[in-house]
Amino acid sequence: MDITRIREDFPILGQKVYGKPLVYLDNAATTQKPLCVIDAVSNAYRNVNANVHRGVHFLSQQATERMEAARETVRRFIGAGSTEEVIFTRGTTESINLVASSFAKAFLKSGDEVLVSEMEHHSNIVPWQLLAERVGFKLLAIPVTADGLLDMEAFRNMFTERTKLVSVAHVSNVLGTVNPVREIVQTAHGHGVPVLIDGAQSVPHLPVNVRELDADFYAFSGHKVYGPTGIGVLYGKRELLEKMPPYQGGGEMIAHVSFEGTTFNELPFKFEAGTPDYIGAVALAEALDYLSAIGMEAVDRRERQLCSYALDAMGAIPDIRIIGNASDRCGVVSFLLGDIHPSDVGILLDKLGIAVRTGHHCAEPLMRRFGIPGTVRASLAIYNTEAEIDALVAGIDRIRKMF
Ligand code: C6P
Repeated sequence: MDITRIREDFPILGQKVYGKPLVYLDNAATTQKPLCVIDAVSNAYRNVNANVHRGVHFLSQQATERMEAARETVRRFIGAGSTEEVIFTRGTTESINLVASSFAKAFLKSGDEVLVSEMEHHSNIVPWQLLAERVGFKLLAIPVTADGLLDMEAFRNMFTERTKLVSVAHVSNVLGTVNPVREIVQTAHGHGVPVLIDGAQSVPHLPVNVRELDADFYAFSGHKVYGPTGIGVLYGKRELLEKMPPYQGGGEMIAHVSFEGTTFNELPFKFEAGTPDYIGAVALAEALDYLSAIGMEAVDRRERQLCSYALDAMGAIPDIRIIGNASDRCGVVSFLLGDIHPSDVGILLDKLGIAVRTGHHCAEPLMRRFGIPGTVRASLAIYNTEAEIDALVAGIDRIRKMF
């Protein structure tokens, strides 16, 4: 894989920060965008901008065709069976809120149980808590081991006749752990329980096939997969989506409206109230095509290689503590340096031109599990290099010596 060539596709990477070459290692928060994605946004506004699914005129039809072609690109990328099962949302957060709200109305009652895990992002905890308060179901957390793995034995023992849904991350945004989602789905289905997978940190790094996983719902964000902000995806199995009520009301999601009663549009439009981010959808498809041209197997191989390089190099720094020790991991290395506060490390690395994230990473229960206030997190993308990891390691070592 020609990383130098790939880097040329990302104009922002050429810039300097405080006079130093930018080393962007905050990709789990958001990835940078290749020129083809930036151009797709600009071209759409220049040439094909009109509201979709509403106009008989030329531009509206063109815009609609492009948006529906983008839906087909997403379908192919995640291996869904039909575009009816691909819903455009604002991102992972909205996708999970959609399922929580609509699934709860259709299927959950007081006394039921929903399983998440201790390593979830707040986006996969708080929507359930809000609903749990209203509906009266219980939210239970699968424990995480000291190595940063899901405790699968505990998970298997958590099922009762009250368990109605499992919702877990495919890849942890803090630990980089790749969870055994196929096994999780098989176990849950053995109890007749559907599974939502939060794919925010997996879709950018691994080949994902929702049908092979047999996932019932799968959520991801466009901006973490080299696409634009404001667009994301919820995949859902048709038989579940059909039974679920709309999430929001408005234009587009209806068939007919009267004051006597309203009927709803067919899938996927039933869940897409209001003007969608049709330009975001087209640009997301461009990002997915960009990744497909490289090949997700190749992306996965390359990033795992870079991640091992980072783990070896960073692991050799005295006083460093890497949080999470999964053998199947990707994308992320979280650490603490002696007793230096993570945000001090982040601020000093920034002065060297190195962008990392510090803090609890929207995963406070996981921080509590490890008894730490937060971590410093370096997160990788396809354009990162060994030289950038060397710069990070040199930076960390410099900070260590300063303290
Ligand atoms: N994690 C991070 O720096 P949104 O904000 O909707 O695009 O994604 C939310 C989300 C959900 N699940 C996981 C596993 C995630 O990592 C994220 C976003 C970013 O780790 C921003 S907090």
